[in-house]
Amino acid sequence: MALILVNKEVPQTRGMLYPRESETREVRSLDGIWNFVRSDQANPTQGVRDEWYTKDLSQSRPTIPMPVPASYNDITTDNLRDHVGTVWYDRKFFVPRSWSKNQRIWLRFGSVHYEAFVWINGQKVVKHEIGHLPFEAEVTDILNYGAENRITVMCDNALIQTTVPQGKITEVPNDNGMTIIQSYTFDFFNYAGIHRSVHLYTTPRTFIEEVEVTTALSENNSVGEVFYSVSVNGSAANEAINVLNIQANLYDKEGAKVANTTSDGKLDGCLKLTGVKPWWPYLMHPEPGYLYELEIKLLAANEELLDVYRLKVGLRTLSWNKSQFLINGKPVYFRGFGRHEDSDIRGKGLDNALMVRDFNLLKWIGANAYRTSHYPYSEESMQFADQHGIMIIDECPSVDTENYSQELLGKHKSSLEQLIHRDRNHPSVVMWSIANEPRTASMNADSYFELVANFTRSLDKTRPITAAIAVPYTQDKSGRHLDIISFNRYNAWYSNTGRLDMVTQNVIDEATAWNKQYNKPVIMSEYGADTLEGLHMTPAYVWSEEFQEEVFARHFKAFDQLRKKGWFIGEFVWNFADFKTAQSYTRVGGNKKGVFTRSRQPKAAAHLLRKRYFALGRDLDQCQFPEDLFTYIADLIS
Ligand code: BDP
Repeated sequence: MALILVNKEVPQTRGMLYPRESETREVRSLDGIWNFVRSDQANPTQGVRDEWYTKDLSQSRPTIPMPVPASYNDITTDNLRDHVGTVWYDRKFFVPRSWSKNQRIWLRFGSVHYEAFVWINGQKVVKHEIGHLPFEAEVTDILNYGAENRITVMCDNALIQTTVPQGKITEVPNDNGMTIIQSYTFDFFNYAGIHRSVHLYTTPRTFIEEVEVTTALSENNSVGEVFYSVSVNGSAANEAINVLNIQANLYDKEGAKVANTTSDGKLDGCLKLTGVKPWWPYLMHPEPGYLYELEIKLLAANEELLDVYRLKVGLRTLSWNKSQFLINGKPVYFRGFGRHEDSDIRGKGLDNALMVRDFNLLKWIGANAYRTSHYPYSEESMQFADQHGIMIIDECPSVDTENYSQELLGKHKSSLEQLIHRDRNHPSVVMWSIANEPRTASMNADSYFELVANFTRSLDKTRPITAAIAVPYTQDKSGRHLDIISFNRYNAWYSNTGRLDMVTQNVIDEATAWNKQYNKPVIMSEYGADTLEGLHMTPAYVWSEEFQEEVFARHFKAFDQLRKKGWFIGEFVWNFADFKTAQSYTRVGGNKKGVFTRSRQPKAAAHLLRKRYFALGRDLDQCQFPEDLFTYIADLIS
């Protein structure tokens, strides 16, 4: 039966600027070891009924230590890994006396998966649903100043048909009675917990609540404009907004001021500069990822400085048409990866060492892009991508979307609203991905994705929209709502397993069919083969390192023929690194399609891919080859 979907409003995110210190703001981390309790699976709301948040958790239940940020699943030696439902965290912290004076205090979570309920000193402060996205609340009136405070968090990992992503909870008999089981169709482990940093930060009473930045380039990219729009929160803002002024200053990398303006009672404006250094992707320019610093000062009518917030800004333009995607007027060919935030022990928890290692590997291999498959990645990694010139296809957490409903649509739209609000100022973000492998053959997918795509466009017209589609092009009902078609396909793996002679032509035919059907640029957003590092077999055989290399090489051949057609704009290997999944007989310790192992060491195919990515960089953008790209073999004289 056809579903009638209505385009209802979703809540609008406010504030949520990344916490940064300045002369008017202080930031304090609450990361560390917290106390942890798991609820009884059969009684997930007991802690709420018994008000565990009114005293230390240890007074209600025995606690265990739990690191924050981290997923809780792989920390202990018992079966916490497969726990379904609620868990509790708490810790104590001091708030200095000095914070009580004439300022406001905010509590901010980088992400808690999947749903979070937060109390401070026994008072409820915020509730948030959907993992991988930040949320915050003002706690000025709840804190004890110059004294100790307690923060309590209840986190629920349950996924049902109206969460994003979707899952199913069932009760099944086991050897001792009944047990609750979480299942899901997506192919990565449903890690949960306080995944990213927890911050307390201060703002003045009247403060800069939001900054939105867009940029333009003209005169052959030498003249730039930075448009900023600020929202102010606070009593002065409400009473007499026209007495506030914004002073905006732009500094280059060396710290020299290159532009400034003072708005006259307005909260938006434009900074103009000449001799611009545009933001370019890695290997497309000798100085990629060039960032300016934008300093926003909020001034009262008497010139008194109320608040200062600084953020990095990259000047670049994006444009797209029926066959190309261009950055600063130059056509882009994407060469990159689908990835996961995933590692041993900490699961999806933020880890700076891992993040820096991953960026070193991305640059080593010559990639210029990745997709944040299949959810928003950490804000810290988005800042890193800006700095290093890595282009991001920014994906919301909708994966394997099916059983369309009005409630699901609302949550899906909300996940995009929160994502775009969070990431709109990043020059690295060049495209929004509104879903991975949605079940778009169904009748209801057409109107559902029309609403999701139109909503996304209404929030940001400066970036194109894609989705990674896996249904056959003959059945798809979403492509006409997208700007760029991305498709995932596993030739010689899930289809025609082992048949290396059935890859190249199939890839060419399918990409061509997608292009013909929608007359839009096409990306192959996933291809690959599970590979056990150290397994060697010749002739190539599934799971061996030789097989992964061969699968890649057959795809490269197809991509090179497709590139000549003009509308094929990118290749993304699945996956950057091996990652954990739910248990299944098709997964040996997880998904092994990584080019790198889970501990971030290269498989043989990494070296092959590196040669290709740099060869493409040289062919298309005249980049330099690294000195160690080719191993010395012989000095051939004739
Ligand atoms: C694709 C999914 C991805 C999986 C991959 C695989 O988009 O999440 O991990 O297949 O099976 O369908 O390796």
